[in-house]
Amino acid sequence: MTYELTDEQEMLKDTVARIAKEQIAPGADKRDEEEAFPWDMVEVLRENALFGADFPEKYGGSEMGLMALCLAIEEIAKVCASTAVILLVHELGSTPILLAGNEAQKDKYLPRLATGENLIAFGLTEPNAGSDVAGLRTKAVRDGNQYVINGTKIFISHADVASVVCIAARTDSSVAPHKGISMFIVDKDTPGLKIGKHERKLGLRASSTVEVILEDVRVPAENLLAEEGKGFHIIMKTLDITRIPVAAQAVGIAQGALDYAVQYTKERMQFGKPLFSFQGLQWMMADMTTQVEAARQLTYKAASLFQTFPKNLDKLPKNAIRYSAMAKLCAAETAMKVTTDAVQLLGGYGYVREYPLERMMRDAKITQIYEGTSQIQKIVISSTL
Ligand code: COS
Repeated sequence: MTYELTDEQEMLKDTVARIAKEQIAPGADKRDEEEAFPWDMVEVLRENALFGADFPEKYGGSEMGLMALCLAIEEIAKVCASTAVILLVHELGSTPILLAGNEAQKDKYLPRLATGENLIAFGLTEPNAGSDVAGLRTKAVRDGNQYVINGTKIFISHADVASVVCIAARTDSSVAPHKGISMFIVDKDTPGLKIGKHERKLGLRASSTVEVILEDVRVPAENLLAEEGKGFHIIMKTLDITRIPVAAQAVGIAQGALDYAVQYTKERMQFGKPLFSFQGLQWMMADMTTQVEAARQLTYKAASLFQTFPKNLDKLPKNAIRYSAMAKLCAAETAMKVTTDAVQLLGGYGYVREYPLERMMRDAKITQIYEGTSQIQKIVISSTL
């Protein structure tokens, strides 16, 4: 058993770290201020073939696997969580097709997703269904060779800039709630699909989060993923996989904040010596670095369990589900704690916008919420015990 990254993974990590430093870090504060979707960052990710890291070669990806994607996300999140989320959302939107799509659906959609030419979003959350997936109310009714979809989705990342949205809708109300849900691939330009409210957020301000309104949206029946009633399982398995890149993002945010705070405390003089020389602060940073490394190891372990797992709807091993939720829980809690402590280490400078730490602290918060809150992760973990 080897317990290290492969040479290929190390090389990818180094390459993305250089790209992050040279091309992504410089505008991070400005993008956060402007709150506009960063197409220039999409271009950087396209040019460096990062969208296709976890896509099969057959569809134009580089097939390096979930671990490679996580490594890229971690490096990017160290400097700009809003750019890292572009890769996260892409994985979230694409995974239902990778898991449950038939050959025709994969041939049609995956190649342009693998290159990043098209972006994709994941339409699950509704006003009354966030943590409670089975409670969703959007309806899809079969009409000949089409489905007619009606409903409202909220908090959907990047639906306004995506070309395709995977939409979860109820196709059968007569069975148990989780058995009546189906998933559809919906082209964004389908008549009746409108983008509503744009959310103004605490963090991740350079990513867009919008409402999606579906009014008599007619989708060809061939865009149904798998079969009717399989939606809940597609969603659960998608999230089992995609919670790991969220964990990687959280690890990256935490490491970025810690690196900044360490550097700062070595330069900032108080009482005639660098802040770093005070043992009380050294112990804080020792705790922070230990917590970040623990979260990283759990994240890599979770990614490694899914690395070789074929992307299909077969049952996932229970320990993989547990590790995915544990990684997300641990990394998100760590990111919030470590960024808060990093702000503390900078004192007043941590609190002002001239320095990046308040942004990192704001960005960390969402990792405890999206793709399942920390409380939901505990439900998932305990269900496997
Ligand atoms: N992975 C795979 N299968 C799972 C699963 C998981 N993580 N969690 C539940 N399932 C399966 C169960 O095994 C069960 O299967 P069977 O029908 O074969 O018996 C089925 O799904 C229903 O499970 P359960 O009764 O536990 O479903 P609940 O409605 O109680 O919901 C939770 C379970 C809370 C875990 C689920 O709704 C969830 O993950 N919610 C969070 C969703 C989320 O992350 N939202 C954020 C927005 S998405 S960006």
